[in-house]
Amino acid sequence: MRIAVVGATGMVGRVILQVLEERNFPITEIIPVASQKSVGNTIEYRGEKYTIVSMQDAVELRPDIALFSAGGETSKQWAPKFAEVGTTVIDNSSAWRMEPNIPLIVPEINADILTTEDKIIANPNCSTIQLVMVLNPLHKKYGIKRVVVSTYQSVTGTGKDAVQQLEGEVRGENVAKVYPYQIFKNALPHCDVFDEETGYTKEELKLTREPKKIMRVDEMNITATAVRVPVQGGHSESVNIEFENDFELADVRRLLADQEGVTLQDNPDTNTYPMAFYSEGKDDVFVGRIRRDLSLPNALNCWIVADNLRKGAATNAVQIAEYLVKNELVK
Ligand code: 11C
Repeated sequence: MRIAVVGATGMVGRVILQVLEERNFPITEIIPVASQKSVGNTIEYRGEKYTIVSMQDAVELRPDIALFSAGGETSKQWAPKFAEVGTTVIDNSSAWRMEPNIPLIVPEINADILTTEDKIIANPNCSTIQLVMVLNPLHKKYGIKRVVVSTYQSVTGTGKDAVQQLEGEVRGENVAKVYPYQIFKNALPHCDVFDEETGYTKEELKLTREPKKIMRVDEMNITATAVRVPVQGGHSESVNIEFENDFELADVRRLLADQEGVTLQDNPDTNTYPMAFYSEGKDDVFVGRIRRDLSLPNALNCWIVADNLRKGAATNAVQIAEYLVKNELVK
């Protein structure tokens, strides 16, 4: 496979290159693509240097797959151009996710809908991916009525400048602010921009809309509050789930432990529960603190953590690419 990585110098782009290498993705040529200011620079892949090319040059090279992580505007403009020359685009931005004819894929859940006709495939939002990895097996068994999710999101979700803001503030420096406020020693109930009509942030709206599309359910109600915290390892989520049917906690734990891509960490006796710090660099979604909601029948609370740059972005995108290759869905 000839693979273009669009946004190769960004936080997610770098992790994509790492994940491709770690998973031994069958690559004959890597084509790193970045903005004009990086063109001509090199990146390293498997110990070899590759020159960064422009978007137009990359289209002309007609890669088999282009893994995009360069923001919504770039994706809107360039993904169709790659698709036109026969490249399959796997896009990390929010540009295409809710388009009815664009598949929004978490491989463990709905890769079966992919066909050779899909030339633009959307990768869901990071906080959505870790949520649906837990919701989906539970929904299949017990039927989910309603989900209330509150997130505690890593600054890596915003990008390099946000990491620099936090690290600068920790050192007591007067740094450029990406967020409207200091993030060190703080928690901002504000991820992405506010939607004027609803008062929710775009991150919160993604969390309420994307799971239904991925899980192919209309009737599930989801409400969300997304909070940015001074953390770098991954996103955490406090999740309350109300089911149609009753459950045994032991069965819920077994179901999640058996789910591919999910690791159960749930033992209060040994202080075992998922934590962002320890999820960093790992591909799985971690779930724990599973307990009955004592205020509501057929409901539970849990705590879900994942490295937002891995399963929340790069790993999920590479897994989609692996599925395409394995099922001969790319040219
Ligand atoms: C965050 N979830 O942590 C965002 C980052 O729609 O892909 C990814 C935004 C997106 O702020």
